[in-house]
Amino acid sequence: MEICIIGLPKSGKTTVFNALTRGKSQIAAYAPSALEPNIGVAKIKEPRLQVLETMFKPKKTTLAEIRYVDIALTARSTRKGSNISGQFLNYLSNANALLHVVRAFEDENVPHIEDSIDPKRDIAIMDLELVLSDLVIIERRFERLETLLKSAKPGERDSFIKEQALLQKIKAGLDKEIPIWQQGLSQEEIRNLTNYQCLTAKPMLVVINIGEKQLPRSASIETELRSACRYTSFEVAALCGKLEMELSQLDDSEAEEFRRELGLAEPALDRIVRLSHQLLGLISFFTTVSSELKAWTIPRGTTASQAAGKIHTDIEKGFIRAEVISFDDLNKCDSIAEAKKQGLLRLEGKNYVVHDGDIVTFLFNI
Ligand SMILES: Nc1nc2c(ncn2[C@@H]2O[C@H](COP(=O)(O)OP(=O)(O)OP(=O)(O)O)[C@@H](O)[C@H]2O)c(=O)[nH]1
Ligand SMILES: [Mg+2]
Repeated sequence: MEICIIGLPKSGKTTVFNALTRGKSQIAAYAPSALEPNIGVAKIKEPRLQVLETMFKPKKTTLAEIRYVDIALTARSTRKGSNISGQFLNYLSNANALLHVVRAFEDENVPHIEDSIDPKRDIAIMDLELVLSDLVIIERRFERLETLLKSAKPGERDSFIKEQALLQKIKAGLDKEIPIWQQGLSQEEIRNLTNYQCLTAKPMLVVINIGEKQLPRSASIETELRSACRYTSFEVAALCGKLEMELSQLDDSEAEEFRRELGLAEPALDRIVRLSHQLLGLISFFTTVSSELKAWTIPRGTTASQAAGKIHTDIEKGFIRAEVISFDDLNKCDSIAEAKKQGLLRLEGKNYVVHDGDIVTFLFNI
């Protein structure tokens, strides 16, 4: 699962990327960024893992990860056509979700392509870019369909005509700048669209990159901008990219001390990573095997045998049963032994749908 970071030039994309992935990629106030993307992973900090650690006392705890790709779009040159093309479009199309970094920080040493700070305007510019990019994709397919229809065999015509109707409907929405995911399409229509990899069909998280001085107002900034992008994004979260990047380079205890001094609650990054996780429609389950406590992420709706396959194909093949307890039940009992006594440990078959927070032990035969 991959999230692509987008935003106007110099909005702080690489800064946020570094903060999320504890990376050290080049950031710059003036120089244009390299064309090569930065790719890295962020660990998903799970508060529930801490509880499980005190219970199981594992020798090792392994967190689940999310991949982030940071690309640098060049400054938009015209409003007529999409600026997102070629290699960039490839990265964006392949991503499962988008993270849009919007500049709210003031800094006269960092020029803004529009010469002023206006997050609402910037959100609208980027949203329009995504819409334009989708219109290009759809128009191209439209033209192709017209040619195909001319030489179509009778058996093929119906599906081409159906596709044309769907594209027409989507295009009408996009012309009004309504992103695809907001167009109220049916599940079937959405499925028929997956091959196009349209950008406005992807879930999006807007991250407002605020300055240190704005930190006390971060909640109200979030609320204000949430209403501004009600139609285009799933969630809006504010963070101070520069500060978070600096803190991410420290070790955990040092960073925590700084946070306490600055009066910051939960690390903003942990929240962004958690929101990314939700955005992707993922849930977590946990295993404890040979003294290793491990978090896994799976799409909602994954069955026990599919979840086993995530660990090892042999476990999926030789799946017998899964021993399952929900996090809440275990947390109430304080230990597996007590949970067993209370009959809260369940034996489930391969079609059991794994729930968020389940602690699972797979029984298998190889
Ligand atoms: N004051 C302040 N400066 C920031 C903040 N976030 C980023 N910057 C600065 O803004 C400049 C651009 O940051 P980058 O992270 O390189 O921005 P970018 O969006 O990746 O830029 P491109 O890839 O070139 O489009 C750098 O000089 C950063 O130090 C912030 O929260 N506050
Ligand atoms: Mg960059």
